[in-house]
Amino acid sequence: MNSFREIRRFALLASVALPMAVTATGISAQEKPKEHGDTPAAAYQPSMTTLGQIDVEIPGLKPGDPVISQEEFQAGTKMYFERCAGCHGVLRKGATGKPLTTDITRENGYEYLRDFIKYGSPGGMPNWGTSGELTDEQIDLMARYLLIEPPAPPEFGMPEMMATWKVLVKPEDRPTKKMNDIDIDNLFSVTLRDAGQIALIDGKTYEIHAIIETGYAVHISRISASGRYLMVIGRDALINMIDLWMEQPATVAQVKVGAEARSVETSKMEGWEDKYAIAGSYWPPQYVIMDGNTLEPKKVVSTRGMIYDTQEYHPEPRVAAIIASHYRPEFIVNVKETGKILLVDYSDIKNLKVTEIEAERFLHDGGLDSSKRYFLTAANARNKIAVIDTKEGSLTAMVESEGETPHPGRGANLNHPIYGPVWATSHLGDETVALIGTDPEGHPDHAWKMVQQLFALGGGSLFVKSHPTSNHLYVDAPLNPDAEISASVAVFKVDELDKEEPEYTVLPIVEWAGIAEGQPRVVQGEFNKEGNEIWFSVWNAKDLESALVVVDDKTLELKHVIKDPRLVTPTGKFNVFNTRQDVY
Ligand code: DHE
Repeated sequence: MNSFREIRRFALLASVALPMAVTATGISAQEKPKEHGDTPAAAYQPSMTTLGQIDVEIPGLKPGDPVISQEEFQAGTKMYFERCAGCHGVLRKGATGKPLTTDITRENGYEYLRDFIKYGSPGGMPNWGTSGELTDEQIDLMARYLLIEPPAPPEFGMPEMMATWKVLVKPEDRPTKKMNDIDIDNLFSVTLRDAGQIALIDGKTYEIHAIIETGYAVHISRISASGRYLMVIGRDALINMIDLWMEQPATVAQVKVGAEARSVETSKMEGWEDKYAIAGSYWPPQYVIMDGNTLEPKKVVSTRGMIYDTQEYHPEPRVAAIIASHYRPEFIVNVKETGKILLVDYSDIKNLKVTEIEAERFLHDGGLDSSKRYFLTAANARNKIAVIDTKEGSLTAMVESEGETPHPGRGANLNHPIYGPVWATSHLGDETVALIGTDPEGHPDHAWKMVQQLFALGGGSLFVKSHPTSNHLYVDAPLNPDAEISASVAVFKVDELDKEEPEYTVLPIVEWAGIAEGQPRVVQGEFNKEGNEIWFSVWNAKDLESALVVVDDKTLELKHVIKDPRLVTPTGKFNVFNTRQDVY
């Protein structure tokens, strides 16, 4: 059994609440009600760490407000943004968690709040006190803090963006042809999360070509349609635009688009390649369209508005995944809390046309099917997958994933021996993998239905991966509390999926990496351009050794281990070709 210290270290590393294999009080997770908030799914909630760093003042106190000093209020705000805002909302109006506005908190009173925070609830509230995550003093502060009006963090509109916008190398001063001998299409951009950097690693020689400074707790990379510009976004909403044609690839433009953000994408429609970039923010709730050559912000659009079904106002609907259509000059934007998928037409941004599709609340991540026509995306707290026809611009289906909290990343496309083209997602809350039929013409009876459910290693899975040339489906489980499971990957053979209970092979990735210290997690497989090898991150604590493990896709044997002191907390990996062509 892993020590509590190690588990806690990972919880901090992952910015998620404690995955509860063993708590400080020694109570095992198995003794708690299943629906208790300490499952990997409940724990995997946004942490607004950047917002937590802003200075706030106590909103005008009213008679009867609890006594709180400015210092305590600042500490309470930081704790609230880091731990609570992901579920209860920055403005405390509720999201996956209940609203905590003062009309409610005052009605319930100090003792109720204190005990709720300490012991949690079967409805999903983690037991912050008994798990050892928060001390009694911190809980006392949080209970008092919640009785006071919440502070509203500052907005971040065009003037604030322009103040951060930097063009480090002007377009006219950039090379007119590729100046290096790097095989750009087979380059991997690797997130070095806690270092706030990315590593550019050669897909053939495994050489690190460059380490580039990026935003705080850097999150994802996306590539411009031409393959020249790499866009990287940090959780602090800082975007770095890196020119891969330069002799030494480097940042040529930068802009900060908000206080908290997770997504960036570029225009991919024929005729619009490299023209625009877009980024979505958690705070303020908005997206911004930028010039694809310079990152100059052009248009900022708020996502505040009505929830798709109840048509009640939501003050902070966060922007989650954004994907570029290959069929229309449109960005497809997931708006979490209102459950709307926006098709943002970038052909005329002065007269912006946005198609608003009613989907489901709590939209998170997703990707395209193998034809690139359909976008499949998880409304993860609703256990549903929305299917958008990017050619027609409409909702095609809502599919139950029949597992708890689907988390596909971009998903994986397979050619199933019975059902033809299918798209796969794994789940955070259980070991199931849902295969959904995606071929309405060739396999109309199976399209937009869950055609098969596979059983992989366990809950806590974040990403699945395959490749058109591969006979394998890889399923990770980095947030599983069992160290052996989170250190491994399950692999299904695609041509054996017609068996009644398809079996999987387990790849002991951490063991292959030869890392004994810490409790590293294996996360996010990514194929090289050719599709004959898949890379996994062995994600350890910041001060411990991490690695990338390269697996031979044909033999499922270890091919190579990339280790380097500069590889600090590697997580996401983005192969240039596969990312720009949406191959997964
Ligand atoms: Fe991510 C994608 C949000 C935590 C690694 N993550 C995404 C996307 C969103 C998102 C909205 C889709 C972007 C897109 O396609 O445009 N992630 C969040 C969170 O809100 C959350 C849960 C908590 C937080 O505070 O940020 C979160 N994510 C994590 C991690 O802890 C991970 C595992 C490690 C890390 O580097 O931070 C992580 N997220 C990733 C990766 C992708 C991603 C690797 C891209 C997957 C892909 O294949 O495209």
